Amino acid sequence: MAFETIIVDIGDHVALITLNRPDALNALNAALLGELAQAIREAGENDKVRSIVITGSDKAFAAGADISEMASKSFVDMFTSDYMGTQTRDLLNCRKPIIAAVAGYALGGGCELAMMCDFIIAADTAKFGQPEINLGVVAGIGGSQRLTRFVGKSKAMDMHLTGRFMDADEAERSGLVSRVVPAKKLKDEALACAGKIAEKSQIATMAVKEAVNRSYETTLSEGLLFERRLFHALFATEDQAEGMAAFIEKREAQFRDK
Ligand code: CO8
Repeated sequence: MAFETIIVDIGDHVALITLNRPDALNALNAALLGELAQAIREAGENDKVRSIVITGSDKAFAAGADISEMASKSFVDMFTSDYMGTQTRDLLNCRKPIIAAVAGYALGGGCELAMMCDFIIAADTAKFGQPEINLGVVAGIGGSQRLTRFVGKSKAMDMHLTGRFMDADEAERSGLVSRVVPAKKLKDEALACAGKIAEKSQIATMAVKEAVNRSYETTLSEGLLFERRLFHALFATEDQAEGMAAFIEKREAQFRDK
């Protein structure tokens, strides 16, 4: 199906999803989030796709939820439609690794969308922020919870209460992004990184996602047990035997997702 607010390119094992509402700095409206959710679902079901990159334009990953769309809504509209609830759940349910490649503004829902991905690669032009306070509201798709886990309470409070932006250097220093690259190289670096991940055993990459994400939801001892059992379970796979044999034989592993 042709999308109107995103562009999807399925390359060699990597799906590149580009947010495409340039006139509104990729503001997230219901149409865009609906299409994004559908594209993620389709990428999840497509055997050819092994990892996903979500990106925006040079100027904006996404400047937040669409303020024009939200401005006239009532509590009843938001609550009964569970505004943005279904779409964000689809993104979080994806079991394949998702990288956010962020240049320019990632504000409000844009910052939250980036944080919903598995990790963020930032261009040196990236600016992150949760400026909802300036609109008389708070973050709505995870900003208060995820930013706090990424950067700690003090910085998260600062960002949410003042609405100030964080540049790429500060974001890397604070643990919000995994790496910063020159803006011109952002797409290539993100695709190369997604390509590297695509070479791994998909069983193992899915297990990594489950293990790391579990650390947000449980105690340390339960998380350690969960991780150890996953580690044990992977010894039932051919990919474990292949990966270890390849190391010993000093050759590249040929994973078959079995
Ligand atoms: N929504 C709608 N339109 C937007 C948005 C947005 N979030 N951001 C920018 N635009 C539009 C502008 O209105 C403008 O349109 P037009 O040309 O028709 O006037 C166009 O994009 C370009 O924007 P600017 O002229 O403002 O560009 P500047 O370079 O001067 O400024 C900024 C760039 C600083 C990014 C500025 O546009 C800005 O402050 N944008 C708003 C940022 C913001 O407040 N984001 C938070 C929104 S609220 C939110 O995200 C809540 C998330 C939770 C929702 C989930 C619900 C459950």
